Amino acid sequence: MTNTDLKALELLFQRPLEPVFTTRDSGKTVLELPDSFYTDRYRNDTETVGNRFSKDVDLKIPVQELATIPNLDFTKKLGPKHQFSLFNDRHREIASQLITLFMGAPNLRQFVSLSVYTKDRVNPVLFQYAYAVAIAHRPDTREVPITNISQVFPSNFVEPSVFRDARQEASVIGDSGERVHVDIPRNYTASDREDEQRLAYFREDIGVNSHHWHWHLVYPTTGPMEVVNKDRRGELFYYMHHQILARYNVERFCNNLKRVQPLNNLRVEIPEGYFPKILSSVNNRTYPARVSNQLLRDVDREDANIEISEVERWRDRVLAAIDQGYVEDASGNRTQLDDVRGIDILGNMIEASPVLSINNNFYGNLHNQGHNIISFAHDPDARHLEEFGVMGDVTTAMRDPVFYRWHGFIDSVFNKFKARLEPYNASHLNFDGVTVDYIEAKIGKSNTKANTLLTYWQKSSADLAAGLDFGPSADGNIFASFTHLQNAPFTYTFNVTNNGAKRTGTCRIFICPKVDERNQPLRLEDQRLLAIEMDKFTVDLVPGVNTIRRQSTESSVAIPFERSFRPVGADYQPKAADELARFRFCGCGWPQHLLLPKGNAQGMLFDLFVMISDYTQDSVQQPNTPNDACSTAYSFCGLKDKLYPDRRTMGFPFDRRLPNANLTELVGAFGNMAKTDLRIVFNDRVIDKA
Ligand code: CUO
Repeated sequence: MTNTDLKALELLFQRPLEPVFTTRDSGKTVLELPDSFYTDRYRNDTETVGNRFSKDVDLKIPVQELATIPNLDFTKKLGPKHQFSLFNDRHREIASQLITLFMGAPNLRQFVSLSVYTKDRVNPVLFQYAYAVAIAHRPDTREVPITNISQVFPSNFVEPSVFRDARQEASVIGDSGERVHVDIPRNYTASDREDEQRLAYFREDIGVNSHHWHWHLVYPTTGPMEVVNKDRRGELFYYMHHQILARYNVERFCNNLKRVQPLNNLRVEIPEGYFPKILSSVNNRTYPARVSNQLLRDVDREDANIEISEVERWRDRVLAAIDQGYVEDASGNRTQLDDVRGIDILGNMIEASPVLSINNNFYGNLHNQGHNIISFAHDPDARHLEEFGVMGDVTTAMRDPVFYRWHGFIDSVFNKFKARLEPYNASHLNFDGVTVDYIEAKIGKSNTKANTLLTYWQKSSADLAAGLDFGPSADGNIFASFTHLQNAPFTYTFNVTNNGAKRTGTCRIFICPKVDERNQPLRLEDQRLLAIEMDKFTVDLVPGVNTIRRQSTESSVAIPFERSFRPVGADYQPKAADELARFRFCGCGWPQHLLLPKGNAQGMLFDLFVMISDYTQDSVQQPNTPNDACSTAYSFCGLKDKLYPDRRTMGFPFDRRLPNANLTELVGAFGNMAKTDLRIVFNDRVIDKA
């Protein structure tokens, strides 16, 4: 790939609403279009607009003619100013066709041309989604970094008054080095009269929402089979969302709130209202709100028809399948829901992926249609011409308290299945001759107390320039500051004795809350459902005593802040190929700044749990594909073009019931496990990022 191709592809992530021939990259670069590429609006003015934007640029990138002009009629059902939803069947079908078209471009140059040609002819959010999926999956675009969605469509992520300030700053102060950082306010969606507002820092976090978008980008439900049919994707749908729920529930305890109540009844009012206040880029309207105590109703709109009774029927069929222990395909063939594959089958069937579900007609589209019904609650028959609320969009759904209630219900269905499996026994849990003698987690090098960890607020900034359409052309970077939870980095130290020959183990680290919001002790069954995966890695054990050290920043679930919000543009372009690849796939991963729950001022008590499992039962024979440079967040996101790198079911050993009465007995029974009390202390101060 030449630098010019790379540049052209990167430019298409910038200024998503502007015509493709305007300048990008801080006014330095322009794409030179063949005349036939101009849309009807500009067809008679090609010379004028072409000249206007190519006047003072450093680089003009000529775009090749297309060998065949694609027929884009299938995209027309979604107008340019309509919201695009991955949960909507019809939108997904359009996206699937567009992804197929992009994947089919015969070579890189033609892919560039096709993308440039398509960009101004389809809905801009649809374009950005299908384009990013293609970049993530085409073998010839491995090195192209995917711009973080919060930078492409910043209005989906931050309070809208920020844009006025940002545009003003960019227009008035020409040199981007001189511009002040624009402040994104905190706590702007509700007052403290609303208890749920205590969790706003989690729900409205930019990193949380961009992770969620990126996960669904890497794991689409429709499209070509090579894009959709990934190893254990159904199981990962369950597990990634299960971990979000565990984290959210624990975060609620930290804020004196009880666990979310799963939304298992669609016919009672939803007490939690939500007024998102953010703008949709495509139509400049705010996302609709949901008032408190809203009742859900059947959806009957031009692009969505959903009956609550239909969703209930699917729910009952799924639950019946779990109770019976098998699923049936369209011809009546039965597949057992066993302890290895069962969860994966259920994940694809419940989400649902129409192409991977074992029987889409019968088990339906439970999870997606739940999102849709909730997202249209304010205007189910479109009489007010309102679009869907935040629950209808993967970039925004996690902002809404009801997201956790709906996913709490979906999670409870998966948990019902897991609860039907036999509890783990010694043959699964034991690692003979390996004992974990000592564990600790400790901040930094100084003489801090072991097993007391610290959280606080931090002020950081992200560059919004890529997504600011129709701003000043020679714009440079426009930074916005926002305040988010942060944790002081820490180190785990474990002493492990190996009473055998040299061997390998997998180190699995979790934290489990010890008490609920009322300070009542939690049972093992609750602790296991609320267990937060912190890290997982392979360790080589020599005979005798081994000391294992691991930094919190190396976690297999999280990605560092810098990767979530890297500045955009030529000056910030990583140079080496592996560095580029890292930026691209590292977009998927839990934000490092939320690796630890907030804790509380007195210090909230957790069990830090460590297990070394037998690698011979964990290892996976990988296909011979090159290593992706970014493998850090594999627990939630898998590895590109590879099998999920842990043969155990996800969440092991807490995904199934355990054979002991409590955690103390469990670690007492198995020498390869250990636990210690851990305290997370929250310091209510805002610290500027150095
Ligand atoms: Cu990620 Cu419901 O699957 O939002």
